[in-house]
Amino acid sequence: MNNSCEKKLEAAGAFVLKGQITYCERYGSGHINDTFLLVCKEEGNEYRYILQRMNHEVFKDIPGLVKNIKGVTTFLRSRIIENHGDPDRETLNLVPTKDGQDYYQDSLGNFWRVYLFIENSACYNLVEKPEDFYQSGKAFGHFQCLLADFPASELTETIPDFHNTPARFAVFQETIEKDRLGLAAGVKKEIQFIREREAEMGLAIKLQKEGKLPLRVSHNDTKLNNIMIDNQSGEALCIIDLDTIMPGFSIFDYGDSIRFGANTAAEDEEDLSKVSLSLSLFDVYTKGFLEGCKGRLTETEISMLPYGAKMMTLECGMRFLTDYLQGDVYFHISRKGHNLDRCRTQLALVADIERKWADMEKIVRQYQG
Ligand code: ADP
Ligand code: GN1
Ligand code: MG
Repeated sequence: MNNSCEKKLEAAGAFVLKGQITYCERYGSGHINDTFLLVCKEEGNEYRYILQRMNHEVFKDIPGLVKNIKGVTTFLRSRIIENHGDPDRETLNLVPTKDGQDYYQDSLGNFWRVYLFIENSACYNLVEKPEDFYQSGKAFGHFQCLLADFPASELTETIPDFHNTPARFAVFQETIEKDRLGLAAGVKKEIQFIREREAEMGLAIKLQKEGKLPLRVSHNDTKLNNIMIDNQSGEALCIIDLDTIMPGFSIFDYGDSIRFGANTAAEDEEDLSKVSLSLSLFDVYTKGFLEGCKGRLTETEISMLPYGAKMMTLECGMRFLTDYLQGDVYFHISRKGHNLDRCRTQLALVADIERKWADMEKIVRQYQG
């Protein structure tokens, strides 16, 4: 554990928790924040929470980020109550500090938050049942639809240019030119693969500037392990990891889910022969997402869904490679070369997406109605 987490107990103690803290250990497999499961006990009852050190290297404006989350979760909470749902499980709930704030800054300057733990649910790193993936498509589509009424002007842009692929490409090029760690010569094939696709990277932003592709309040990080599935019903229960909610493209929310969930291999699989785009998973997710969006997407958005999937996969591969070349300063890693392995799975998936392009378009057309 890096020492920025040494204050986890000081941090936990700053929040209004039920009972005494009895357990506080690393949890989950997110790449950005430091996440802990916090267990408290009182009179034989157990209360669980998620404690997180927010990554302030990645998110430069933590007060703005927490304000976004507070605004969005308060908005979702009232919609859930109107629909007679369970507001403690169907949205994230920030737990306040003892002085009524939504986050705590420790004596080393790290920022912490606590959420209610979403009980009796799980999130997955690989699709186990196609039905789960269909459900998550429906939930992410519905989430977009709900957020359509959220005032976008109230949102802070937590990471500027987050899915601006040409801007990401510029950073990638600069990193290769500097090649501070002398690693570029070992990844020529990967660099070339990405460079050959530069011309495709600017399409979404170009269409947006021409008024042909709408900016929407979107999640921007829609991978399968950012959605909790209810253990009993098997339905998507709650969308988590709201750090990147800001104006973005619906096709990228859709595309990032495909990138992660319709891959037949894990994001960090070393055996590339296992990587491919499952057309049947692509099909169920597309069906779920379009149902969840309830007719709100424009014709252009729908026809660009395959492009969204390809671009999110290419961009993510490029981001992993950039981080590998920069010395793994952004994504958490747990082995040497982890980011390079991740880059390679993404590029192998892009190649398979290109092979299956006509089939993907056919599936999307079938749901276009
Ligand atoms: P990161 O930005 O690092 O991905 P996340 O907010 O996605 O951080 O949290 C990491 C993991 O912690 C999730 O994938 C999930 O397993 C778990 N998690 C996060 N929030 C909750 C919650 N409220 N209840 C239960 N599990 C949670
Ligand atoms: C990060 O936070 P997490 O692990 O859900 C990253 C995403 C990448 C993803 C790749 C804020 O997501 O953009 O697509 O890793 N989040 C941020 O797995 O950069
Ligand atoms: Mg996450």
